[in-house]
Amino acid sequence: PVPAFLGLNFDGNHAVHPDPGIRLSTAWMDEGPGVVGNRATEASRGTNAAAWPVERILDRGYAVATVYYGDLEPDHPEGWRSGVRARIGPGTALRFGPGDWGAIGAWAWGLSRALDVLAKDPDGDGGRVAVIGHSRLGKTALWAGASDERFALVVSNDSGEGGAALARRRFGETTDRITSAFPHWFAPRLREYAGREDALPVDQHMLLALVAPRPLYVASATEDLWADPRGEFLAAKAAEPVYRLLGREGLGVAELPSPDRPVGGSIGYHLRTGKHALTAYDWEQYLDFADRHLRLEP
Ligand code: GTR
Repeated sequence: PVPAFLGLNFDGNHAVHPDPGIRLSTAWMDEGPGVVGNRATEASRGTNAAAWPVERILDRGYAVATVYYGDLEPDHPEGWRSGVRARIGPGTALRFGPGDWGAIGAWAWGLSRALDVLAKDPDGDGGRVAVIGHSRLGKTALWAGASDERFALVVSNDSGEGGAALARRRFGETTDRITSAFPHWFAPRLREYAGREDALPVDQHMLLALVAPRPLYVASATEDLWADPRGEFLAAKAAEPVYRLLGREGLGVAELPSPDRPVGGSIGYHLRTGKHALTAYDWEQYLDFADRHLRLEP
């Protein structure tokens, strides 16, 4: 049985790899390469393959599992009506209360259901599944990893505001910007903190700390200032006391490292040169980190 990386994808499973055996998604999706009238066409096969170096991951001895996030809930403010939130709760009610879950919660719930399936696969090792995500799906991976302790390792790639970045810094994307552009992502109550981040009872280092003592990797990119690389690093740093409390080293460095110099112990971090993306370089770091933590630890 092999360890696995599990993550949601943005553009349908067929966009992750050009293999014609992958079923073309029939679900709603955002306009993009090969998507016409919010539906995938054959031309969209493999369009997201750069973010999913499948052969390389398999060569390194890991399985890859992925699910189209729009199959759980289409990513727009009315998407919940045809997604899992309408089925599970608050049922057919027309509005969500301040503390109800948002789309990120629904997507994270889907990652747990995918893990249920992986855990039953005789070729896999349900005890060694890493959850990974990029950007809004990095926020989702963090929430999945925090709320479901079966995930053995958690990877946040450029997750930014609402993910690994500290909200109180108000650098790049802010609570105001994210809750007005994407009101459906979070519990409605978050909007009450727009411009009042200092009043938040929590910040994102506490989300990261919920992963402890399990290994956690946070990654940023130099040109991705919208996601606040320094705020992501500082949140990882501020999660360290909980790792220490639980007998783990945590990040192990005091300062933001230079670009392309991965650091860390049970919390990994790197600042990749370049833009907001999940790249082959990022995957190499995650595979090395997984080798250290999923293969050698007792
Ligand atoms: C942006 C959003 C970010 C991030 C990103 C993405 O528009 O402001 O928080 O989630 O989308 O998911 O690519």
